[in-house]
Amino acid sequence: MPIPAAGVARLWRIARQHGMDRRRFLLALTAGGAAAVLAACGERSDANSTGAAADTGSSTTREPAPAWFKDTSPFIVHDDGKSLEARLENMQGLITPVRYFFVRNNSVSLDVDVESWRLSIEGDAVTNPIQLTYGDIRAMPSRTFVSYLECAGNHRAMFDLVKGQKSSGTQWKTGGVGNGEWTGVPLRDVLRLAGISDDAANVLLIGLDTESPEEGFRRVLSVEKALHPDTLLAFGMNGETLPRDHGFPLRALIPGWVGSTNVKWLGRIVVSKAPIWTRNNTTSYVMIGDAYPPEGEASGKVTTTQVVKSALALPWPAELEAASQRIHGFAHSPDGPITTVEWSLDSGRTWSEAEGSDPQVQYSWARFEFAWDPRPGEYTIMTRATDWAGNTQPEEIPFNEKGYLFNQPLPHPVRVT
Ligand SMILES: Nc1nc2c(c(=O)[nH]1)N[C@H]1C(S)=C(S)[C@@H](COP(=O)(O)O)O[C@H]1N2
Ligand SMILES: [Mo]
Repeated sequence: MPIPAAGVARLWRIARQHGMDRRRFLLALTAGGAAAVLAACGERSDANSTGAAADTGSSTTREPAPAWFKDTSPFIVHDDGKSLEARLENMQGLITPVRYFFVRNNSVSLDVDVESWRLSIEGDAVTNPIQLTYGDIRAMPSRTFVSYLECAGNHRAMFDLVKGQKSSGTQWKTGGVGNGEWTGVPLRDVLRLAGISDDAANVLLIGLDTESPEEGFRRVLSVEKALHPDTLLAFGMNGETLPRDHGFPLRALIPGWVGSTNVKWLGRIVVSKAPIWTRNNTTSYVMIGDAYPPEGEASGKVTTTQVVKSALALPWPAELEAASQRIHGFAHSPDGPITTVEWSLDSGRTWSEAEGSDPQVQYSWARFEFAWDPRPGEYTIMTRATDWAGNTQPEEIPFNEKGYLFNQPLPHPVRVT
C-alpha cells in the first residue's frame, strides 16, 4: 500500500532532521516503506505505529514532499513511486484535473527555487546566448490551448497481454495519458530573442533533474518542430501555475510528440548545427525491432510523433452491472481531430459507431460514448479511432523491445454480473 502523501511529508521531515538527503530517503522509502526510513534514521521502527501511519494530515507546515506532492491514491504506482498511472475511469470531462493527471519521472519531482532559476539558451547555432528569469518569460506574450500528453510507453502492457510478447519498461495499461490546458510562451519566440543561425539542425531540451546517466533529462527536437508556433514553454496547466510534479517553473509542451519530449523543470536549451545524439534518442525512446531500421546513431527508429489511439474509461479488467448504461472513453491522434470511434463486441469482426460528445479542437483528445445493455457474462470490448486525415488504429503492430506506441485496438475485458 502506498503511504498517503501527508504521511510521506511527515516522514521526510523526520528524515531531514536526521540529516538524510532526499535521494537516500527515497531509496529507503521505496525499498522498505516507512519502517526502512525510520530504521535508516536510527529511530525504532515500531511496526504498526510509525509516525507516518499516525499522521492525520492536519499538519500545516509546508515541507516539500519527496517524490510527488500529489495524493497518490487515485493512481496505480509504478517504478518504486516514480511513475503514477492515471485511472481513466476517474475522468468524466474533457480536461484531466491535475489530481488525476499521470506523472512520469525518470528521477524524482524537483523543487526548483524560482528566484534563482534561469533558462539558458546556448549552443553553436545561437548568435546571442542568453539567460532568462521566470519574470522575463512571464512578461512575454503567451498562448493557451488544450493538448493531450501521452507517454510513448502508454499501453505498453498490451504487448504482453494482447500479443504475448513482453517488452521492457513501465507496464502502463491505459493511464499514461492526460488532456491538459496549457499556457506558455512559444519556444520560437524565446529562440528568436537569442537568435539562431540558418544552419541550426537540432534543439536539445535539458531538464534540471540529474539522476539520469547524463546530467539532466534531455530530448532532441528538430528545428522545424522547435519553431512550430504551437511548441510551447509552458508555465500554466489547467488555469493554475504549473504544478511541481508537472515541471514547475517551466516545461516543454510539444503537441503530438511523445511524452518524453515534454521536458519538465527546464534549465537549458542548446541549439546546434550538427545533429545531437544522446541516450534519449539512441537507446531510450527508440523503437528497436525487425520492423524499425536504425536511424543515425540510434539503435532503431527514434520516437517523435504519437499514433492514433483510443481507450475506455473503465478499470482493466472492468466489472459492470447487467443494466442499461453508457460507456465512455477517450481517443486522440497527433494529426488532428478524431472523426470516428467504433466499438466491437466480437473482436473486431463487426463495428458500431460511438457518439462523440465534445467539440473537437486540434490537439485535444475526444470523448466518445455509447449505450450498452448487456446480460451477465464475460465480454471483450474493442474500440477503434480514426482521425480526419484517415489514420486509424491498425489490426496489428510489429513488436519493439521497449514497447513504444502500441496502438492496436485494445480488447478490454469486462465482466457483467
Ligand atoms: N525533466 C524531466 N522531464 C520529463 C521527464 C523526466 O523524467 N524528467 N519524463 C518525461 C516523460 S517520459 C513523460 S511521459 C512526461 C510526463 O509528463 P507528466 O509527468 O507531466 O505527466 O514528462 C517527460 N518530461
Ligand atoms: Mo514517457
